Amino acid sequence: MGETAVLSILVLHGPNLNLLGKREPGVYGTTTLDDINAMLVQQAQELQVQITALQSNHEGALIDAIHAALGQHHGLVINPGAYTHTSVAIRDAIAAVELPTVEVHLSNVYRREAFRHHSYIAPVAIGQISGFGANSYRLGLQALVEHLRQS
Ligand code: CA2
Repeated sequence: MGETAVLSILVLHGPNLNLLGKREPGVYGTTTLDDINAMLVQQAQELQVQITALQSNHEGALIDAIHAALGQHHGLVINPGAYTHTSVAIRDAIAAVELPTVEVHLSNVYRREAFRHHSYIAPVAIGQISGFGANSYRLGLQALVEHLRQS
C-alpha cells in the first residue's frame, strides 16, 4: 500500500446480523444484510474507495479478520453486535492493529437496556454512530473515509 493506493475499507458485521430483515423486523427493520452491503458497495463507488464486507457469529473469526486487515485495509467499519458489550478481545484486536475504526449500530443503544450502554469498542474507535438504522453504516463509512483523507 503506497501513498497513492486507493483506500480500502473492511466492513465487519458481528453476531446475529445475518438475520437482519428475516427475524424481528419490529426491532431491526426489514432491510437485509445483503441490502446494507449493496448500499455500501454503491457508496464506495461514489467515494472511490474499495470495500470488503464480512459477517461472522464467531468472536474468534472477527478477531482473525481484524488481524488479517493489517496491511490489506486502511480502516475498519464494525458493528460488533452484542460483542460490543462483552468483548475485551475484539477491543484488544482493534487496538493492536491500530487501524482507524468506526463503530456503528443500527439501533440507538443508549435508548435500550442498560447493558447495551457500555461499549468495550468505543475507546479504541475514532467514533461511534448509533441509531440510524442502515444509515449508520453509510454515515460511518463516510466519516471514516473523510478521516482517512484528512490524515
Ligand atoms: O443496534 C445494533 O446494531 C446492535 O449492534 C445490534 C445487536 C445488539 O446486541 C447490540 O446491542 C446493538 C444485535 C444484532 C441482532 O440482530 C438481529 C437481527 C434480526 C433478528 C434478530 C437479531
